[in-house]
Amino acid sequence: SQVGAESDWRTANTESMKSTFSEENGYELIFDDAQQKQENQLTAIRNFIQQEVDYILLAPVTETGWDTVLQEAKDADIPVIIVDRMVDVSDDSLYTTWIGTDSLLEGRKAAEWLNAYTTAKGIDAKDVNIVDIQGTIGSTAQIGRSKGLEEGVDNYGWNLLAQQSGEFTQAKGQEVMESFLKSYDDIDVVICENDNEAFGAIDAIKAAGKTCGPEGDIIVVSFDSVKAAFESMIAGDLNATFECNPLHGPRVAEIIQKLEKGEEVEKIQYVDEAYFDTSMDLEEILKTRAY
Ligand code: GYE
Repeated sequence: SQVGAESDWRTANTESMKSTFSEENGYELIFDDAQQKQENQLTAIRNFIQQEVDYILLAPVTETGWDTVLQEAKDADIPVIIVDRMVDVSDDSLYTTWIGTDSLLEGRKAAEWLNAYTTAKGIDAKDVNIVDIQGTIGSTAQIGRSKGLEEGVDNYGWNLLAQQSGEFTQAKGQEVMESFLKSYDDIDVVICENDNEAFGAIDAIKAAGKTCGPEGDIIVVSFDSVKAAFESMIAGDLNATFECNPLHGPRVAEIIQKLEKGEEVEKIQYVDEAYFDTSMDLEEILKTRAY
């Protein structure tokens, strides 16, 4: 059961799962789009249990509220593989393994990048005014990315003016940035907890008659590194994006193949990630991007 198609990232993640678990690859996939609602995911999981599936893959919209339904899957002897975001459960035997990205590390990398960038420009940390367009509140990606930024604020002494959820969507990201721009006339940095929020924030900045990017008034930093983020950096709007790899399909298939053979699998499996900014040869890198 997937979160829904709220972002380019999510679309790529879903495509990776669907193309991996295809009939020609020997799988029968029952796909559920929960449209970012936990209650839809709970219903889907119960349906999967009723259909006596062999494995349940869950991309949990937020971290809490999974113990009961995962216990039902365990009682039905159906292994559950958690993909992308994490579940916060009392007993980690309620899921077989988790494959995803280290959102806290992503947030910390972004804070380090911002410190290096502002220092190189000779901007004193106490003059750096930041707004944070958060992801879906309670999701692992939001929790980690917000925490990484907040640690940077504590470490470097930046001013964190405001934080508000843009729900990982472009429309909400634009709306939140519009309200931030009405409240503050001295924003130096906007941290967007995914690329789609950044695309919305950039539209809001331009509509307010301001500029952004390497030559602009406001530094824009985001997460995911989808192709459109490369295009935005090349256009001079986005400063940097921190990669969050969505292509989990093959990794999950590898895990299932091991489980089918009765082999042990690691409980936690992070995927490797980079970052990209306008100091790099982005036209060249874009040619290599798979999502
Ligand atoms: O960053 C965002 C998607 O959970 C890491 O969810 C994922 C996040 C990703 O909506 O674009």
